[in-house]
Parts: sequence; structure tokens; C-alpha cells
Amino acid sequence: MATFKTLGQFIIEKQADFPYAKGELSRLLRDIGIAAKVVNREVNKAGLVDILGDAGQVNVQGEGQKKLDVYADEQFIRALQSGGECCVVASEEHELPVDIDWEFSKNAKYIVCIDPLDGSSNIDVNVSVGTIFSIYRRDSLGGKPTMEDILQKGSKQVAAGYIVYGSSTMLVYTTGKGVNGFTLDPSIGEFCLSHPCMKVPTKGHIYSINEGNYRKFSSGVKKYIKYCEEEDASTNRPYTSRYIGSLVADIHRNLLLGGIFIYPATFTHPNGKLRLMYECNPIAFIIEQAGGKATDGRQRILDIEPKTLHQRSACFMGSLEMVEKVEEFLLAED
Ligand code: AHM
Ligand code: MG
Repeated sequence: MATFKTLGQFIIEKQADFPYAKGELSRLLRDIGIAAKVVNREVNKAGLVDILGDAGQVNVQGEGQKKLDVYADEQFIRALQSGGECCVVASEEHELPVDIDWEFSKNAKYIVCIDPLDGSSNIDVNVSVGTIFSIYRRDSLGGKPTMEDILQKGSKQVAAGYIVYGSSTMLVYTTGKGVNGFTLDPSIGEFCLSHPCMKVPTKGHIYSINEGNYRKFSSGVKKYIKYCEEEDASTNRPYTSRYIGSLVADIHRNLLLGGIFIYPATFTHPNGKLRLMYECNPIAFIIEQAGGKATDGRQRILDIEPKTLHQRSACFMGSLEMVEKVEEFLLAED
């Protein structure tokens, strides 16, 4: 009989990598995994909502229908709140950090930054969406956590991961000791280890960028795109262009197959589009742990000092050699 390992079993096993661990991070990861299953259930039937719900805003259970990104936000915050290991959550859905019930969580030492449903504009057309999370340890002790506690560099993350709600649903995470992927088996309702020790191929073949913005790119980015399109047998070019417009899905594909994901600064958006704290940092941590590279074009993403919760950053992330190549073009920019 084939054996399988569930996310819960794996997390407990991996606790041994951290001899002084008390199980708090493990419980936090488990809570995120549970919320992911709840969100997955709703995402899977997203197309049915209009059919099942009343004409107004009420569904068959008499509950108000929520947009899925709001629903996902509520589910993750609820799971983090009831788990007791998280003292504050920074979410894309909230301008300010969300306080957790202080009496219950006053000893909690973890901070979670989350994009509960990334790429949500893709839901209506049945294209993959995702959740991205980033976990920090709180530096200060006592009292309610401050903004300073949250605004840590990506290199201080203790764990990060994403969930991709796709043709199958997967949870991929790292605690700084490699990257592991789990596929949700709907028949038993468990994430099972399916992609141990994930590594992004050093030489990739896929470039992912919204070329509709081409006119607004810097000369270095334009030249790199041209390089990707050129014919050259020795480097296996032209490369393949693939862009879903859902960060998690684009990154997941490139992580498995090898490739580069680019959301550059443009003349109209000098800091790019993606958010540092809950999009770029967690993905950069995973990419580096998988042997790839992640930069904003000038510096390593994980070394950026955050100034505000929702700040944006340009990003070039993926296969090591592809990121190094685009850096050459950026350095030579006129
Ligand atoms: P969102 O957080 O509002 O969903 O936006 C983030 C998404 C990413 O998933 C994706 O990589 C990017 O926006 C796509 O942007 P664009 O449509 O400009 O190419
Ligand atoms: Mg997002």
C-alpha cells in the first residue's frame, strides 16, 4: 500500500530541525493549512455562487454573500486568532494591522503578513488564484505589537508560503530549510506531501511579464525581453512566454519548470505593482530557498528595509541564471 505524509505529520516531524522549538510555529502553520482548506472549498464553488444565492446578497444558508477575497481574509484571520500563536496580522485587505484578541494572545510571538486571495480578479473567469503568507518573530517583548515589530526585512522571515487554488490545490512553504509542496487530496481532506525538497531549475526557459506595459518599461527590461525572444540554439532561445496574471500561479509554474517572473518598475508606477510585505518577500524567500534568486533590480528583495505596510516593490524572481542575465541588462541601462 502506498504511504503518504500529511502536512500535519510533516510539520511535527520538521520541528526536530529546531531543537528549542516549543511547537508554536508548527501550530501556526497548521492553522494556516486549516484556513486554506476552508477557503479552497469556497473558491472551488465560486462559479455556483450566483446560481445558489438569492437575487439579493443572501445565500441558501441565509448568510450574506461576501466577495471571496473578503471571505478569505476573514477565514485566515479567524484561524490565526483562535490558534493563539499570532499577535498581529497585516493583510492586504486592511489598511492598518489587525489586532488579535490581546488577552488570549498576549504571549504569542509570531507576526503574520498575508495576501488572503491574490489575483482575485481571475476568479470570475475560473483561473487559478492563491494565498501568500509571511511569518516573522516578534523582536520586542511585552505590550501590544507596534508597527516597528511588523516592518522587518524579508531576511528575518521565519517561514513563508503560498497556496495555489488550481486544477489541484497545493500548499508550498519554507521555514528556511528548503521548500516543500503538499497537494490537497479532496477525498481525505488533507494536504499530502507531493513535492519534497523543491528546487527551481538554474537555467529556465519561461519568462513571465505583462508585456501590455512594454511601452512603460525601462530600456534594460525592454532589451531583456528582446533577448528572450531572439533565436540562439546555444542558450535554447527563444524562451517561452507565459503570463497568467496570478502571481502565485505564475511563480508556481516557474518554480517547477524553471523561469523568471518580472513585475518591473514602470514610468507610471516607479515601484512596480506588487507589495513587499505579503507578495514579494514571501515569494522571494521561497525562491531563494529553492535555489533561485529574487531582486528588485538593484538589491536583493529580502534586504529591502520596509517603510510602510503596503509599500510596493519591483521584482525579478526565479531561475538563478535568468535573474542574473536580466541584472546584466539593468546594470547596462542607459
Ligand atoms: P491583487 O493583489 O490585487 O490580486 O494584484 C496582484 C496581482 C498578482 O497576482 C499578479 O501577478 C499581478 O497582480 C498582475 O498584474 P497585471 O494585471 O498588472 O499584470
Ligand atoms: Mg495581491
